[in-house]
Amino acid sequence: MNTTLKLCTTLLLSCALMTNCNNSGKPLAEEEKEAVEQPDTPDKYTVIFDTDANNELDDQHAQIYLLFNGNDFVVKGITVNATHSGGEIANHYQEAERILKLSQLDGKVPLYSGANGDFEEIRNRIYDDDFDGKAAVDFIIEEALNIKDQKLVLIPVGKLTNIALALLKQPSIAEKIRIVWLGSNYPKPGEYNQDNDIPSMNYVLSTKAPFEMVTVRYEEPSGTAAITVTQAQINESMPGRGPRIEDPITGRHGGTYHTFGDYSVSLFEHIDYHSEARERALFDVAAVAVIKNPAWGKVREHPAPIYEDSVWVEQPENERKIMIWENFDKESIVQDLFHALDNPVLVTTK
Ligand SMILES: [Ca+2]
Repeated sequence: MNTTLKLCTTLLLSCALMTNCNNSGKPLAEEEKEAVEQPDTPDKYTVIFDTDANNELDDQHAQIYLLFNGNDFVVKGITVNATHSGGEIANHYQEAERILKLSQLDGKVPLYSGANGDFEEIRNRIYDDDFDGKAAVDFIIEEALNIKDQKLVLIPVGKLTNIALALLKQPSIAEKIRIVWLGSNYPKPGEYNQDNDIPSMNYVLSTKAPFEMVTVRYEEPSGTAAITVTQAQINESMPGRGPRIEDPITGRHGGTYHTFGDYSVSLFEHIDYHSEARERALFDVAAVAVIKNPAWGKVREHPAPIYEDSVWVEQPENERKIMIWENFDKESIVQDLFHALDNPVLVTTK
């Protein structure tokens, strides 16, 4: 469909530029404008996934979902960031590496260590020979500068530190990237990813880089917090699911696992539940899903607000716009995750 859309765009443009080719009867200038406004939908989205992999259990499901959607994504690499519940950066790196092994892409899709600390701690050191998060930050910059014919889609699903540092160090990447961030309870305050590094989020909001917030909204039906699965559902459907690897991984809670499905059961076994239903949200999966199929959420444009003194402050006159995602199609997203595990198409880096 993407190819068809592109072709139509090209044809319309060519048509509009020729005389005697105005089938609609509209002035040529108007027809040309319509053609130019067709959305930018490449055949495959070229992405970097930036994850605090060791935090809960949704990052791992989002990572495997991305890596098994090779018809829709080219994955240049995975970068990690450290949020406080998941320990130091090495723990996040190791967890992302486990998922790479389970997807049979270890050593094929590069993995880079990102910021352990936060934006304000690191920002004055970004031109040093070495600094906290350098490997990830420089990788993001390099890939953004190299991309041609489409935007590099950054999918941060933890704090925004690596992305903000990359934009600070090389501001020209703003026009080369599209950021789809899983975070915030907007318009309400709070939220884990956001609160792990608020200045990094405000910095991204202050730039011109296209920025989309895939909202979390704890305990509300309109956010990704509503995309839940129960432990019973996982125990019933996940065992043995996904390709079987020869050399098993050792899980973060111990035990050895040959398939992602078996590891998923372990992750759900070792997580805290806050309700009798024993359910957890797959938040981060949604950030990948709405890029693949925008119909699985509702998106709207909004003048960029700023977050000050623990509240969102609206700036209705702000010319800088952001996109806000909400009201997700939970059933389709969860179904597509299972579909990817059963029908994996491994991503490539080119
Ligand atoms: Ca996360």
